[in-house]
Amino acid sequence: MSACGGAYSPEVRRRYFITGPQWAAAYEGHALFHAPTRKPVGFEDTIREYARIGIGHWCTHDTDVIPTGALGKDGQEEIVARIRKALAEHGLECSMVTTETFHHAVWAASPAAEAPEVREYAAWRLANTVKIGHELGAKFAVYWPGSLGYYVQGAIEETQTLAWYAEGLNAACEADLKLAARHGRPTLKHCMEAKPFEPQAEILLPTSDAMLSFIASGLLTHPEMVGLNPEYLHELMWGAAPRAALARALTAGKLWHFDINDGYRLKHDVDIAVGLVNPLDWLNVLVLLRSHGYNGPFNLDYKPPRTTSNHGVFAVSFPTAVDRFITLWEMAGEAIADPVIAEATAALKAGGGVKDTRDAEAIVAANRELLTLHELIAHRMVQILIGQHRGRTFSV
Ligand code: 3MF
Ligand code: MG
Ligand code: MG
Repeated sequence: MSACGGAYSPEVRRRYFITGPQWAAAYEGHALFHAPTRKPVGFEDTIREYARIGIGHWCTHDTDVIPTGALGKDGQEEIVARIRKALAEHGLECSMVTTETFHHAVWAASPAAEAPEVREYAAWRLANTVKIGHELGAKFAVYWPGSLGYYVQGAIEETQTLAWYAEGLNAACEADLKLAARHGRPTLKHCMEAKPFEPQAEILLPTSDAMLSFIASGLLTHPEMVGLNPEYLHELMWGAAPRAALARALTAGKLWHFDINDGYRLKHDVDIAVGLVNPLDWLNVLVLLRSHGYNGPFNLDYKPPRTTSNHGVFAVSFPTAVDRFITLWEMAGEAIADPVIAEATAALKAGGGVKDTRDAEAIVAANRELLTLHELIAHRMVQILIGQHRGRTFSV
């Protein structure tokens, strides 16, 4: 790590709204075809290590920290008190809480299953998470619906399932309004997270765009309380341009929270750390977010690879992920301030100055040379990414 250089200090890292999930640090390397390669990591260790690295915010699923059977019981209070103590001791804040609605057998038919007792249980679990959020000082709640979908066609009726899913979110928002008033705090920002496949074969809300239309569908009693938590790789997985998906969320005023990671198009959810696969696309994404004043969390929702040790998770994986993010964010600032890009963009926006706007041939002729600037801008972005604009020689 010290041979690599280029690391930021914990103090500098803490200036960014970077959040570290409990589940990311605690991921043991297991999957359908994989046995674990690492030992479990509890929240006290995660919080201490995030603090040491300079990750100033922590987030969690309810069941990352509280066993399912202890939820809503005395065990929950004790654990929440221990979390508060650990956060205070290390100067960390809890940014976000989320309900696990995908792992436990109770969610086999999704949190919006036909059986009313499942849906009542789901509504209680979501409200309980909101309660934990207020107790820990969180500002956001995230909802990845997980198994909201099906394996075999015709088994469920989609419009009914979506209406039932909305009832769960409505219950969470209602509970939040009461809890916020009781705690004298603002309500949480409720953020939906889409993923196009996994863990079901077919997903009812597969993209951030699908979720935007769900938020605006009339099924939600408090659509103003509900926004999005897009995940970079989840958009890439269905073949989207993540930056365009984020732009649509920004346009709708719903880009509130952002899961940052990396991976490959049209493949499964590999959750590689930010910038290791698509650094140029990441730079462009951050130019969009910086230029629009996005000030929500950047949540490190990735999985340290199975080949990384328990020690490596905190010694290499998290600090390098944070440092790549910060570098890309700073480069995005550089790209926004870059005089070449600014001049090229201004020239494109000025257009060719054709007076007769019904003359297609004249418009083409007047813009032909200008449009070459698209390629120049792309070159400039790559130059900034690889430091080429500052000059580089190796073997001349
Ligand atoms: C799954 C995910 C989830 C969500 C989390 C937030 C385990 O692919 O991305 O992480 O981000 O459930 O609620
Ligand atoms: Mg993912
Ligand atoms: Mg995620």
